[in-house]
Amino acid sequence: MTAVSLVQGDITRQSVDAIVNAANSSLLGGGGVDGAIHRHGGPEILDACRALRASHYGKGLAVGQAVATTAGRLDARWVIHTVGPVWSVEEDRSARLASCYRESLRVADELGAATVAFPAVSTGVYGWPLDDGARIALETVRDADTAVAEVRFVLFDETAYAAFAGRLHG
Ligand code: AR6
Repeated sequence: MTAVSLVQGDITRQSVDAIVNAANSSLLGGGGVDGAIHRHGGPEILDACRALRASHYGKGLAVGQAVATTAGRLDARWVIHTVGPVWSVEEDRSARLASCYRESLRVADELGAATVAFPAVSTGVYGWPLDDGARIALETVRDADTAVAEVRFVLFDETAYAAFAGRLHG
């Protein structure tokens, strides 16, 4: 059984085996969670991302996929980078958002990570409505076949925390 917990705060301050990054396909950094992870984790993470781009991920990481690197100076062993879909009103991209959580947990299992911290993927710059993002995150983790013992959702502000808490406890 995977325990699901919610924390309001900054994901870069968590002590876990793996911290999930809401990255973009370039893997070369950006704003939001991605910016914070590279800022606090230091240049080792970007070096590892560049190495991925130079090897198996020449075209970058596809939406819904996940890949791990070192966590640099973060209090974690790995960062698992995943790329969420940009919200669209014309097209239902929910399956791709669910895939981010599932693939991140699959990578976590491969690594042997027991504790994993997730942000609310796609709900910032990528514009996904928080309540629906919370639903997909919680349902996907609940239904995942994983050996991860604890999934911790780290929500940046009160609104995001409330959206997840309403779904988890409501
Ligand atoms: N800790 C926890 N949550 C955070 C933090 C933090 N330090 N900072 C922001 N959030 P976003 P996306 C919340 O924009 O929507 C980047 O430029 C934020 O409030 O980080 O998947 C990438 O390079 C929101 O609820 O990720 C991509 O280009 C959630 O984390 C693009 O943004 C996700 O917001 C990805 O956009």
